Amino acid sequence: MQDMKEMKPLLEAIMKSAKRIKVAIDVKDIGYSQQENSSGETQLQLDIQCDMIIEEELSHVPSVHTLASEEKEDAMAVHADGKYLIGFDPLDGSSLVDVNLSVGSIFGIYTNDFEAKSMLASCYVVYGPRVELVFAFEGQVRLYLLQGGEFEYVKEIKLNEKGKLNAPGGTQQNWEPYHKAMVDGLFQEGYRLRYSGGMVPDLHQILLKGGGLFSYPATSDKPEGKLRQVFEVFPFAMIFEYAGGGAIDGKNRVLEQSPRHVHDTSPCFFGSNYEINRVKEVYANV
Ligand code: P6P
Repeated sequence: MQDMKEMKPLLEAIMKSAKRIKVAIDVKDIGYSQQENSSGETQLQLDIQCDMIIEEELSHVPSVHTLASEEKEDAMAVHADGKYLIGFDPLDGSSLVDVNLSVGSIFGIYTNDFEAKSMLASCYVVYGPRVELVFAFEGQVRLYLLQGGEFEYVKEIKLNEKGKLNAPGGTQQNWEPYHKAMVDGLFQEGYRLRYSGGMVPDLHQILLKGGGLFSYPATSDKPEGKLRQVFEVFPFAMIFEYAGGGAIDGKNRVLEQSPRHVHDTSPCFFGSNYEINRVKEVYANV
């Protein structure tokens, strides 16, 4: 349990960041800045502000050695004798704020390096009608709800063996035919379409509604997928595996990957076991 005591200051700093980010989101000016992130996307003022909030709060934690943000090209050294490297996406799906859809912050907590096998814990916050936080550590996925200014523990999250929701990402005209046939096949089995374009709320819904499949495959325009391994894919992969489901790149567990660069992406499928096995069957011979 020593590690949980060590995790506590980190979790508290993430919770404090989340409360400040919620306030920042409720602002009028959500215009674009003159800056671009490492993926060449023009940053919203809000992206920069949320990145600063998290950097400020996590820098105060003595156990933080390095911070790597999706919004910044290079990682930042913090405390030389710190133990943890934090990879984070400060406000994923931020372009959805101006149409009042849910967005989120995602965190991976690593030791030694940003390889999937070095990730010790992961966390996300979803900013919607309510603010909720999910923390995965030591095989458990714990849900918290922001109430009266504090995050209260709600329950442990577990996935059913088979779900009902289908969240197909990526531009359909750029899907491989076998991927399109798989997605359509699930709809023909009665799965319901649940896709907002925000990774955090889309995956949160599958986790809390018992399961299903979220897919962001390799496409003709994005052959390595779109979602970032260190900041997005690995954190959610730990959460889905600990919740009793799976997370693969089509064939293998994404938690076996070693990114060449901190901003690398990967095709990714997150879901209940039934749906993950369906993906493996379809992708086995491609
Ligand atoms: P598409 C948001 O920009 C994001 O990075 C994820 O939050 C989301 O899952 C994905 O992109 C949506 O991408 O190509 O389906 O619009």
